[in-house]
Amino acid sequence: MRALRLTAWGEPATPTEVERPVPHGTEVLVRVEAAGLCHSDLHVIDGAPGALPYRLPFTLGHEVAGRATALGPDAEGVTAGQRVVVYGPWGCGACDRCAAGRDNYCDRRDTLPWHGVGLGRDGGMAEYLLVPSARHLVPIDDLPAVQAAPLSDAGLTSYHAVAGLRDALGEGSTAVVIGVGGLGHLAVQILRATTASRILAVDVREDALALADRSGADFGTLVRADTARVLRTRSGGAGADAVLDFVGTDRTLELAISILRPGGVLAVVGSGGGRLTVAKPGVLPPGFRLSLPFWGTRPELAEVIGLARSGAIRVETERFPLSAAPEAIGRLRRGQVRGRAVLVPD
Ligand code: FEH
Ligand code: ZN
Ligand code: ZN
Repeated sequence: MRALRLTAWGEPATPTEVERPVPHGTEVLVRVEAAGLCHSDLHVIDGAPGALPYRLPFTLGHEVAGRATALGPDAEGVTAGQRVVVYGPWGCGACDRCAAGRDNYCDRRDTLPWHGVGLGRDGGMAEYLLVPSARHLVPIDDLPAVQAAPLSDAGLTSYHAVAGLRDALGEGSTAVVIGVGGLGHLAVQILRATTASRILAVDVREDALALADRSGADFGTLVRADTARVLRTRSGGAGADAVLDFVGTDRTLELAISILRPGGVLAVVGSGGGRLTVAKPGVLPPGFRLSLPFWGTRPELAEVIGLARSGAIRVETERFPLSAAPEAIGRLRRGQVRGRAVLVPD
């Protein structure tokens, strides 16, 4: 079968012929229908030797949906023929966190030579994917695979970030989303579908504000000198109850702090390398809370799939045949992909 393999650090991922895997024990073979391309894939491909704990070679692809086609003799919880999305952050499988479907916070994460499917383990940019256990699968029924695949990372990460702020987002509250890209536009939709908050969006691109508007934001603004004042006014005067920062640079963190009201909560999702200084007294609002969410849990992925099946959330996608993966990667690098790039085996 064809697979997009990472064979050497610093070299492009290459389409390669490999053996189709055969499931043993609890393993499940999934025929891939769609695999999303994420910015993290670029960081993995560009990784300096030793920067990531992964062993080479492996197949890329951590946003995967398809059909379970063959089961190992001990596989439980899935039937052959069932359509599924893959829960991507694979942990050790033995700790309390993994047992609860919270592999994203596996207690042994720092000791594993992988972060999940397609991240140090063979992933879904291939015709077939071998999944170690059905505990990594969530049924999608008739949801299109090009929707389901990106929901397993872009959707789940946004959902998990919002879930961590939910107690701050009751009636009359204000949420601010900074950065309305692949994750941010889903965060706006998830806030709209699952909270009563007023939703304000900020970006540096006009087309991102149009996407925020289509996604259900109440108001969107470009970053300007008076953005903090504008957002504060739009919140009703007091400031934001919660800010979700999908960029995470010094500039966006500073904006977030300047618009949070006392007792407000900040979720930093973007890995933009910005820094916040904690000092008391200092500039952080009294009662300030900070969250650094990573990916999401398996039960949350089932909730995300439920929202998509009900029509409450929808990912903007651009399809590429798997054979055009190098072109899709180039387009993503140049910022030329609209929404999420999704590879479909051809
Ligand atoms: C995966 C592994 C490491 C960093 C970031 C990621 C994300 O793409 C998953 O949300
Ligand atoms: Zn990702
Ligand atoms: Zn674990």
